[in-house]
Amino acid sequence: MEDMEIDGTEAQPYVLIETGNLPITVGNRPIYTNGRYISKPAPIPLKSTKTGVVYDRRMRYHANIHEEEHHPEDPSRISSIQTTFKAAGCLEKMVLINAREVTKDEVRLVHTDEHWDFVAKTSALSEAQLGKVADDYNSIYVNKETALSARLSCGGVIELCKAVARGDVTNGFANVRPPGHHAEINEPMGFCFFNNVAVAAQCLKRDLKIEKVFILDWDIHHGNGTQKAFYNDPNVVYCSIHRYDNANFYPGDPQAGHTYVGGGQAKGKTINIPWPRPGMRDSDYIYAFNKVVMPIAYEFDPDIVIVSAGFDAAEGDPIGENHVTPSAFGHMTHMLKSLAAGKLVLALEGGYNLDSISNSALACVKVLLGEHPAKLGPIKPSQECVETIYQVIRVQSRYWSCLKPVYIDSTE
Ligand code: Q9C
Ligand code: ZN
Repeated sequence: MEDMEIDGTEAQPYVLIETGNLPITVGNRPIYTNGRYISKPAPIPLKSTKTGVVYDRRMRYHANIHEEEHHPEDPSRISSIQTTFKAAGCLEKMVLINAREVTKDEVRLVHTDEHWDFVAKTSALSEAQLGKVADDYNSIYVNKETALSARLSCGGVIELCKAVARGDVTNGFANVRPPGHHAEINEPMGFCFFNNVAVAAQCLKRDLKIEKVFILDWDIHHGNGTQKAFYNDPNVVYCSIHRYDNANFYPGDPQAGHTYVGGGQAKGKTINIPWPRPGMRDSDYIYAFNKVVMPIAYEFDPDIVIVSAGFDAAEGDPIGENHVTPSAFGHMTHMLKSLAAGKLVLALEGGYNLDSISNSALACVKVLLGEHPAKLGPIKPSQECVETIYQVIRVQSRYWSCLKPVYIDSTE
């Protein structure tokens, strides 16, 4: 399918929508009063909710030129998702929020000047130099368009977060790439260049006086970059559910373990839920939500919720090897909608099976648009899940009264 058919422009030139001046659908029902119709449109009693979507075809330009073999972080990831939104009739119900390039000033809220310069300069490198750059870092590829795509991806998440924070839209889905949560302060990593979600959260605090942000990361991988960006920040919760395998799963750092809880005044504001093996299922994720994620989120009482919404924990993902169904993604989205007066942003991270990510993202977007999530079976968490949650509660109950009473040995 052509980009123009799925990016909301309907074969028209790419028109950018001003978020401050969004079209509002108003009822135009004539009212019968005192024997005649009055033509004035009736005011709508309920505030209408709107769902934003970010998509820009230019984020497909970042592509792997170094290797013959197919790379999982492929440009078609976002077009496949967008095509699925369109085919399901969801795209026309959403408001297109234009992506724009993140500025150096914004990126510097998370990254170093050197990192900005490094990414910017890649657009002027030769193919050989690009290959060398990729080899110098952990799990990335680079082409001449990478810098543009990375700036759009980050700027797109910022624009959606701001539109939600201001109330222009209630919630939304940022269909963006390259992903962001592995990007470190001073280096790209794990297919990521700029930490889209972290930069967006900092922009909300700086520009819109948002005080408290809850970041939930359900990508199969731990978001090492996001954890570090907010490790000592008491006003940002970073909560990640990820495959850990005793620090043998990417990024393979013990900092993804449950004992890393945040530092300084921010103890308890980092929450790691590390699965000890592949093969985790809907019940395990819903159990984690019921026992840890939602109780803490309610107690924290955020002003906005941002999800690092990778779909590599989905059934069928070649890297994650978990079995989360679209229905469970819908339920998690539904639960998160109950926070922060519904202000919820989902930003794509990983996810490498095109069908799995498209169906999962669609289930989330349907819930954002107001549909009910599909029925789940009974919640039967695995033994490994229950043990993991027990360990998380043991360390986190020191900081969250909702998790009490949990017995803590006084010698600990
Ligand atoms: N042994 C995201 O899902 N795998 N990134 C490298 C090296 C890298 C995944 C394996 C996986 C990165 C956003
Ligand atoms: Zn991932």
